[in-house]
Amino acid sequence: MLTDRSEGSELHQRLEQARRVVVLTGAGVSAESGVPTFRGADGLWQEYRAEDLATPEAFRRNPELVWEWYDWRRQLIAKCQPNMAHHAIALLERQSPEFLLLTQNVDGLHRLAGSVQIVELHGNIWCVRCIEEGKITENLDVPLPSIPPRCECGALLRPDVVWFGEALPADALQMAFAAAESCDVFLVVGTSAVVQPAASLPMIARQRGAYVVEVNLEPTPLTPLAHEAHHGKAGDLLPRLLDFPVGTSGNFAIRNSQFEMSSPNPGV
Ligand code: BV8
Repeated sequence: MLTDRSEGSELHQRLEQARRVVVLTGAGVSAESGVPTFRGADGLWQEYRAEDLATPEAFRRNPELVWEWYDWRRQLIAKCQPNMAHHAIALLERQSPEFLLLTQNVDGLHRLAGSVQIVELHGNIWCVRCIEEGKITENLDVPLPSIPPRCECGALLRPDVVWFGEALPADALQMAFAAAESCDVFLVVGTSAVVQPAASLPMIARQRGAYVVEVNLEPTPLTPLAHEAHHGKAGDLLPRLLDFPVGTSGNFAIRNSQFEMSSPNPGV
C-alpha cells in the first residue's frame, strides 16, 4: 500500500479509467475552512458531550440547550468558505462520467463549492424539521431570532440532521450503499472513519473491487484497508493527487452522472 507521498500514486490514472467515482467526506474536509472537527484536538467533542447535544433524548430533555449549540455552530459555519479540498472534489465531479459525493458534514460547504451530486448522510444544519408535521424547510437565519425556533403550527422545530441513535434517511443510505457497491474508485477524505454506518462504506467498496484511497491528516481504522493512504491536509494533498493545477476551479463542462440503483442493499 502506498502512503504519504503523492508521486507514485495510481489515483490519477485510476480516475482516468474509472466510469464510476465515489467520494466520502467527513469533518476534516472542512477543517481548513475553519469548521471545527469532532474528534480533533480542537474538536467539538473535546468541549461538549455528543450525548448531551446530538441525540433525540438530549433534545427532548433540553431543546433550548441543543438549539443554542446548533445556533452557535451555524453562526460559525456562516463565516466559512469552501477550501481547495472542496473545490478539487467539485472539479473531480465534472471530470467523472458518473460521480457521487457522500458527505457526513452538515455544513453545506460542498454545495457552495459547486458540488451537485451530493448525498448528505447526516442531514444539513441549514434545514429545520417540524417535530409534529415532519415538514422540512430551509432556514438561513443567523443568529436565530428565537430559541427554540417554532413551526407556524406552533410545534418545536428541530435541526434536520441525523442524531446519534437515529436511522439515516433510507433513500440516502440506499444510494450510498448502491454507489459503494458499484464504483471503480472510492476516495475517502477527512474522516476518522468511526461513525457507523458511514464508516462501513469504504470496506464495502473494497470488497466489491473498487480502488480505495484515503486522504486524512492522520491514520484511521481505514488506513490498513485502503490501496493508498495519504496523510496530510486535504487542501494541499487533493489538488496534487488529482493533478489539478491550483487556481483552476470551475472551468470544466458538466457531463450527466446518474447512478441507477443496482439492488436494494441487503446489508442495512
Ligand atoms: C444509528 C450529525 C441506529 C449531527 C452526526 C458502537 C459500535 C458501532 C456503532 C455504534 C456504537 N454505538 C453507537 C453506534 C452507532 C453510532 C456510531 O457510529 N457511534 C460511534 C461514535 C461509535 N451511529 C449512530 O448513532 C448512527 N445511527 O446507528 O442508528 C439505528 C438504525 C436503524 C434504526 C434506528 C436506529 C447515526 C450517526 C450520525 C450521527 N450524526 N452528525 C451533527 O453534526 O450535529 S455524526 C458527526 O460526527 C458527523 O456528521 C460525522 O459523521 C461524525 C464525525 O466524524 P468525522 O466527520 O470523521 O469527524 P472527526 O472529527 O471524527 O474526524 C475528522 C478527521 O479529519 C480526523 O481523522 C482528522 O485527523 C482529520 N482532519 C482534520 N483536519 C484535516 C483532516 N483531514 C484532512 N485535512 C485536514 N485539514
